[in-house]
Amino acid sequence: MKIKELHIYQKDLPVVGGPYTMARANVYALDTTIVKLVTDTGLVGWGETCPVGPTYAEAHAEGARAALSAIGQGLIGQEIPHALAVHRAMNDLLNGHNYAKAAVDIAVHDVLGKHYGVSVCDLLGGAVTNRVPSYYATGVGAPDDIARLAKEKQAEGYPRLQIKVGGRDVAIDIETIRKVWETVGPTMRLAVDGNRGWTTRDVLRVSRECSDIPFIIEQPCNTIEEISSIRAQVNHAIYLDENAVDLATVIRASGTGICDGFGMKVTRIGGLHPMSVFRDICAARSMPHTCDDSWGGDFIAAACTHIGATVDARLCEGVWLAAPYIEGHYDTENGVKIENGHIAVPSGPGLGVTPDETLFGAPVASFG
Ligand code: 0XW
Ligand code: MG
Repeated sequence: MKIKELHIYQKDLPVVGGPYTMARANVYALDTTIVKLVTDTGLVGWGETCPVGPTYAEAHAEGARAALSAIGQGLIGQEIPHALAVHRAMNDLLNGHNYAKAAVDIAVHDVLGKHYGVSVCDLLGGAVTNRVPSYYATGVGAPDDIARLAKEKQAEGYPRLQIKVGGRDVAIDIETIRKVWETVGPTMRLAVDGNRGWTTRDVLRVSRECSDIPFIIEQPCNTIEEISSIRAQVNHAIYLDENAVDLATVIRASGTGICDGFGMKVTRIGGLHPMSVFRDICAARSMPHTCDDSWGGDFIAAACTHIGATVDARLCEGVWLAAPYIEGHYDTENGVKIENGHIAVPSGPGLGVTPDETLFGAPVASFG
């Protein structure tokens, strides 16, 4: 089976009740890039990549489309025996740009699942559950508002809450964490995500002043060096997110004890194939992690859910979806949804998403 056609689409995903606020980003609408692969056997596979604005990660929407346009023609005629062969082909055409290649990787998994008549989670090693836990991520907000939201999400059945902090007086972050803890107590697992917005001084203060509250600290500072420098003085477990840019960094971080776990994005690491390698590295060191993406519609949601379903439950910190923050679904019948804080694994074959193609308009580029 070979790649016969590759089409690239652009779509805006407005944030419901936006903006979505993080330490270094305020986003009102996300610019997503969708890839459609057609094989010489007549199968169609879908993939997607959607950076959450230009300042969250070293990725931006137009960059994704430029990178995909650069490799599009070179992929025509490529055999698809396994996703690895396609990754090797992409690497021969373009160095880096994992987040763009991820859209092709996801589409390849969709096609392979359809070819073999199995679900993507089966291709990735097999699901250990048919219902994965999700978590809710707040924006950066006023302490009382975030505590109210925490209560609401607890009532909806979310087992975990990620509190966004950073980009303001750290005393307000501390008040927010404490109010959430006083409101939901130990009924939800808590993560506090600085999105690179805290200084090492801020982290030390938060960890000291909140030493009685159990939470993990996610990506507090901008660099691995900053995090390493205070690691031994911090009371709380630390997870890397934005800094975990590739498998080499994951090996370094887990091998040298820089962190205790990861908030991981499928597209940042290059797609589902490298994500499954990441999962196995984490399993080898008993490191918990999420299976997320920065943003995206049903293709990203399905990809995150399929890989999340294959993670040992003891290590699965949850699958985050943008679905609660965006309007509508690509698959109007079987869009990927969060119910009672959990996500049903889409039934196959492939990703299990059948989109209404008219939602994507005409492709911005086509090859083949
Ligand atoms: C909560 N997320 C998974 C979604 C936003 O894009 C940011 C991200 C994170 O954990 O940093
Ligand atoms: Mg994060």
